[in-house]
Amino acid sequence: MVNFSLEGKIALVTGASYGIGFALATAFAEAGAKIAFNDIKQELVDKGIAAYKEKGIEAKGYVCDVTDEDQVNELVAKIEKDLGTIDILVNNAGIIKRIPMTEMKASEFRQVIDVDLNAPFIVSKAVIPSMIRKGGGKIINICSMMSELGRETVSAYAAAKGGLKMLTRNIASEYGEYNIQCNGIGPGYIATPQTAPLRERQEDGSRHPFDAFIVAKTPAARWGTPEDLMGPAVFLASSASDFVNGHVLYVDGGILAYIGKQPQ
Ligand code: NAP
Ligand code: GCO
Repeated sequence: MVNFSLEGKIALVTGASYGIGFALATAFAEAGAKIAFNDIKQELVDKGIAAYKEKGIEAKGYVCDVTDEDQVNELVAKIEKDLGTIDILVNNAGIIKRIPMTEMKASEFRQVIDVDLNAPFIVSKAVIPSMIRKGGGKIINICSMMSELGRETVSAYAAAKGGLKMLTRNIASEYGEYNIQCNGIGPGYIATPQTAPLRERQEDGSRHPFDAFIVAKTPAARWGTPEDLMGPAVFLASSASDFVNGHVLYVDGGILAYIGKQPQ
């Protein structure tokens, strides 16, 4: 029988006080997993714990900046003490800076690469040894449409997410023999705080042009929601995907397959 259950598993979802990470952790809890998450600020960790509790989920929240290797190693040690060895890691924490490349400071470029690419390396490196000792594990990297496509103002983000696709493939290649599966989820355009600036109403009350653009580019003719990602994440976190490795599962309503609706 195909097994989508996560009973008895321990999942760490980074940056999961809200947004996509919160939805994925909720899905894992509903499938039976124990949840650990982190955020940079205690205030947000506390808000996250309360939000999980409202859903009947006893999540463990920790303050940790995923770009800081010492903090990450301390986080993993605390989770192992509080809950046990991490079976499922979702590298979800991420930022974006929408700045034309020629106007972007090198420090701003580096900051995006640090959170969106270096941090998944740091956190994965911290959990893999225990996964090997335990006999296997699941790593899910939250990639993006920008792992495949570029657009104006997101040079750092696209470079990071493209690199994250290849880091996903390399972890799969290097640790597959230890029964570790590393895959990516490539969300389309999802309605979260990160994309709120692309959807906000214009001063005259009209729709943001990017909002209309994305809906025209999406066969599903809508923005995605964090809930759209829950099923694919449980699949990749469960034993149902034990022979899926190095794959990026695009959950994008069909954007990558579609040239876009002809302007009326
Ligand atoms: P979001 O609403 O901005 O949430 C991002 C989360 O990451 C926040 O909890 C944030 O915490 C946390 N974070 C940022 N930097 C961190 C750091 N250094 N250490 C620890 N936590 C950190 O973003 P989202 O839309 O949920 O996106 C989540 C992931 O999906 C990101 O990797 C994003 O690139 C990716 N993604 C999003 C979309 C989309 O359309 N929304 C599509 C494709 C991929 P703070 O609030 O404290 O900063
Ligand atoms: C943007 C958006 C996208 C989404 C997502 C798409 O400015 O183009 O923020 O990058 O966040 O990554 O998959």
